[in-house]
Amino acid sequence: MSDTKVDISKPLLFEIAWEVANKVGGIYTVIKSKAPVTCNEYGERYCLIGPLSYKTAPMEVEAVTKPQSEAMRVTLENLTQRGIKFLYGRWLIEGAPYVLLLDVSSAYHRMNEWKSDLWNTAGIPSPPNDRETNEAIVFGYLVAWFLGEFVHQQDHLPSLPASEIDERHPANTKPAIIAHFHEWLAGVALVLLRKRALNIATIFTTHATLLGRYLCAGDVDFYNNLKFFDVDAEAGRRGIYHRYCIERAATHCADVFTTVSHITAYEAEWLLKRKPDGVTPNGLNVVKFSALHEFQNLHAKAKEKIHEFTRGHFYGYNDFDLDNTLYFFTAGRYEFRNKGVDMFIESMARLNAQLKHINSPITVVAFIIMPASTHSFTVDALKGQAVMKQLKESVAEIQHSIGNRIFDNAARGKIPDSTQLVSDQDFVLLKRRIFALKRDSLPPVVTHNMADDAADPILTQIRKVKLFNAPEDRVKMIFHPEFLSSNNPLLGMDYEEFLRGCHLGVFPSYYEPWGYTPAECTVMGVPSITTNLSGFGCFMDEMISHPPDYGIYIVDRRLKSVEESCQQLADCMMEFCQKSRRQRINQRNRTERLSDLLDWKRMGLEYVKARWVAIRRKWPETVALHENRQDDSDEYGAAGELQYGYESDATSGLQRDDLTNLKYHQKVPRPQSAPGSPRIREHFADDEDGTAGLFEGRDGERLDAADLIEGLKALGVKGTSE
Ligand code: U2F
Ligand code: UDP
Ligand code: G6P
Repeated sequence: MSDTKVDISKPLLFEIAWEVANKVGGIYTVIKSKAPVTCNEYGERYCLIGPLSYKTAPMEVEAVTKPQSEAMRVTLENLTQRGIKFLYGRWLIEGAPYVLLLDVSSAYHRMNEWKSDLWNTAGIPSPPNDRETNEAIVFGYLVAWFLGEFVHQQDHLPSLPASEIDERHPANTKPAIIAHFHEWLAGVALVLLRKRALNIATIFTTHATLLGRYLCAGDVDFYNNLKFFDVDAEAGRRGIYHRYCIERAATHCADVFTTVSHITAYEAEWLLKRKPDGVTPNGLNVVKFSALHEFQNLHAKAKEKIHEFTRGHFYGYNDFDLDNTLYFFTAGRYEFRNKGVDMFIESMARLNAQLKHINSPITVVAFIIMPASTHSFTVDALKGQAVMKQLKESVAEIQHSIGNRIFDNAARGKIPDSTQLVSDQDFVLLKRRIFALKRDSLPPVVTHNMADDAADPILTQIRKVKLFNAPEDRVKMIFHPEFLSSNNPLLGMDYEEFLRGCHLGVFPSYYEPWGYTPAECTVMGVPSITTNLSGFGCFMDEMISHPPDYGIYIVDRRLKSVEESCQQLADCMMEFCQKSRRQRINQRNRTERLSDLLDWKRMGLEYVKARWVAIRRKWPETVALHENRQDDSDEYGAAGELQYGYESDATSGLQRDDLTNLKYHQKVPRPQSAPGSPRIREHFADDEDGTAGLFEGRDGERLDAADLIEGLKALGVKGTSE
């Protein structure tokens, strides 16, 4: 197909990833949450491609019999005839995009043939026993096969119906095809498309680099040595040279290469040896409540459920006030150093010491939610919930019988004798239940029997800093080595609900290309702590003029020593512990306000740009032709060609190839209301903005009513009431 025959006004988009309808890690969240905006833009012209997992696919995808286009129908028929199995249908998520899940096992018999072809055509080796790579290779060949066949079918199908043929869509044009690949596991096909010179514009997005992940998990000063690593040798030393080859080849074969953050872009430049063309940050599908207080109510409800768990877990040691208890947590894949769990535990120990030192009434319960290998829940943890449940039931029973007695008396016109209300039987029952609450050991720091308790890095570190949930400790630790679910007998809540009930998410990552967990906190109005080594942390720092005002704390792990970073994290948490309830509520409102920043409606524009640049690079002449036409004719003016969601050059992005220069220009200003600790403005005289006599925050900001009361209280002004 020659360059000029491509119709770029209505391109087809294929998005290929190992995690399409297949939850493994964060990429699943990226693709799933992005689907609504992409479907909105591409409609029936969008299709996702992933591997078929017979275990999960039926819950995720509904098969369809009528394919989205004729080319698709013929292509799928041909694949079936050649013995390839697949599931084609609609992904059961918002937007309901088409998905094609290819059954890798149905082509496994061709693996060796394809592996030798990969070596012969691209020089990429593949050892026999790496199952993940073997699957990636077979998947890659299947995807390339499918796309090749699709292009062929499209070329040979009759062109447009006569009524749609015009100057812009000549008789022989076919829609342009864009294929967007995520991560090395989907990278093999990209290399093959390039080798086979298929007429498809390609994009490759990395969500991390293989070497980065491996190097950081070890004991390496990663960021200071980034420029000096001997990449081939390092990959070889870690047994991932072949994977690295796939990743690097895909990076270099793509028309456009992007990463999820600037920090990963920098890393990719040195480790993959190509400067990314742009950054495509991760967004979320933000659901806004019509009234702000709704999400605050949800917090209170979810917190009550966590309270219930806490009562059970700490039975026999329930000597702290739940009204003065704050829930902090960290969560994600179990990567001890990369996710900063080492720093999390060390800083908790410091926070414990600081809270004890000032005799604080606050207790912090710190959760670590990270899946590890276990043999189910511990008896002790289950017992705690059971005894608390029994106590609750017994109290309800007693309450019921007391009610009956009161009613009985009252019905007979008598005021009941208060000493007779609780019967001896009730007393015995209550005593028995209270007796069951006694225990000899401290509440456990882990909820499960670990497969390797003695060597587990998290437990080892907790033991090292001696955070054993002793009564005098103001910080209590709970390691829950399994992702949360509402079917869990201990903490019966989904992750989202748990997150809402918490007060602060703490994610002091050392290696974090993006980091969905703090982003998820933000859209739910939960303040969080991240680092300037995480993509999300850097993004927020760039976007907001003073992030802590909005409940976004960013610990410096780039320029500070480990010791200093730990202290900064502990101080940050200490500052948070000193906030009043009012201030926490206020801060949650501000955090929630930031969710628009992370919405795909906004973030998705970076994907739009990436696709546009891919088209420009693949079919420059066609694009030039189109741009000329746009100048000539109204029909091709802004509205006609707003395929990409931009107003011609207003965003300046369309004219430039180098996406890295495209930054958001405006920062989110400091909030109108107050920063955390207000003080009374000393001079009432200057009244530039007509607010003389009102209070101001530290930097002269206006305070809202809640802040005024807090300010007065802080100053010890008597009779201050809410
Ligand atoms: C990033 O997280 P991911 O969800 O992509 O992380 P994983 O899927 O667990 O693994 C990342 C890569 O590392 C490989 C794995 C993936 O290609 O095959 N790998 C491996 O080779 N061996 C292992 O034992 C474990 C993993 C990123 F880290 C987050 O910050 C982002 O938020 C997320 C979404 O962009 O992508
Ligand atoms: N998560 C979950 N259940 C849990 C804890 C975490 O489903 O109990 C999800 C969380 O919502 C997030 C993902 O795990 O989407 C972790 O993504 P992140 O980008 O933080 O890290 P990654 O694992 O991708 O490196
Ligand atoms: C929400 C609820 C309030 C509750 C508060 C507790 O804002 O709407 O009714 O008092 O949460 O906040 P805290 O930070 O103490 O959990």
